[in-house]
Amino acid sequence: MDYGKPYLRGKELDQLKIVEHAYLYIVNDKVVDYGTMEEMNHSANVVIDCTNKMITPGLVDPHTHLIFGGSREKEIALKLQGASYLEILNMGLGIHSTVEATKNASINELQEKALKVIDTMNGFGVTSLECKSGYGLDEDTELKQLKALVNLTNNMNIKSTFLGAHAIPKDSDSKTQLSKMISFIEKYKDSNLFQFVDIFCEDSVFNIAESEEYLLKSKELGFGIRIHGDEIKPLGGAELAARIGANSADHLIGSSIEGIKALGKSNTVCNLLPGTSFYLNKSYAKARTMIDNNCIIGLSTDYNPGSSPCENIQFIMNLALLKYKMTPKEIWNAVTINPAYSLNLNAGTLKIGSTADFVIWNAQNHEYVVYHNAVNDVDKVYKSGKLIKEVV
Ligand code: IZC
Ligand code: ZN
Repeated sequence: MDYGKPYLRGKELDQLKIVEHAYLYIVNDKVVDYGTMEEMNHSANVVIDCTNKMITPGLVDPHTHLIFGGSREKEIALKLQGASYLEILNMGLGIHSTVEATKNASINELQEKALKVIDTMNGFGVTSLECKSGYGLDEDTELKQLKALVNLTNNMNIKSTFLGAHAIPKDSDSKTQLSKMISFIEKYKDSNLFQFVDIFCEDSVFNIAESEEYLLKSKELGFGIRIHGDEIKPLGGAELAARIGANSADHLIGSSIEGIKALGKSNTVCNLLPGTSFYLNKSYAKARTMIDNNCIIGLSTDYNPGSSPCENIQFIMNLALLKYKMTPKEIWNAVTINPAYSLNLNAGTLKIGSTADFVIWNAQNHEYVVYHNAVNDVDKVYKSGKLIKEVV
């Protein structure tokens, strides 16, 4: 519901505007009114009985890598033998194997594959998401990924992020890769193909100084900026994100207390991805310390073929409860209003005049979905006032 502000931070996160015994009145694609049934004075052509159910805004997943070729299940054996994510990457596998498969896929194949994922995510209650490129690393394939997202479907609001700085191609080095990617951004800056620029700031990928220069240049060129920071090694990604005014700082598993404090004083959304900690068997970001330090928190699946092959945002909400010890209210805000803010997206709240993206849940209260583990509690999903998914 309407908080009268675009995001919630620190202690504010633990509030939720709830209307009991409510109606929601939709005309075409818009929310026109809401309130309690006792106050209801509208008549409607279609009435949906939501007795014993809950309605929320459509969820917003602010960090996905959903447009790619192939998959990486063949690398599981290496993982089980103890090879780490970065060791697998440095063997020329990991992101590089997805780059190869993405190069070999046609734009239609990429779109068909992405549409299946979007359909699954719709089924879990997601109606808006962010999607990154980054499995091309060269002009043609990055462009193919970004073009594949244009007008892909009416069932999902999509914001696109250019992640040409996702890895260093096998025959290149970081400096050459970043200078090529800056040329890409300059060349396509007016194309409307992407709204954000992101970088994998990580040990043996791009360091802090390189990331800072690259992101500042992207910002100057008019883009919003996001950063994969402190995911595996704590390099100072949190401090960097706060210093340069990033829209989001993502992962933050190993961020220092100084970095967390800096984020708490900034408007950068701390976008936490517990599914990745789970899948890589790593420690978890210090969400409670972040909330205590007044940070703005978002949650995401990080859907990708390597470190989080998971479309289920509800499982991420379960993990946020159990591993981050976030409260159910904090969790709902972190999958609605805050990620929408980080994407400059008019979504994530149900207020008068907002687009009617909403979910009807097989749940009688907001705690239930967060507690009910690793299953789907969705009943129906509406996008722009239209039923797009019914889970049976
Ligand atoms: O394909 O491994 N961390 N990038 C940075 C990823 C995970 C995606 C991947
Ligand atoms: Zn990512």
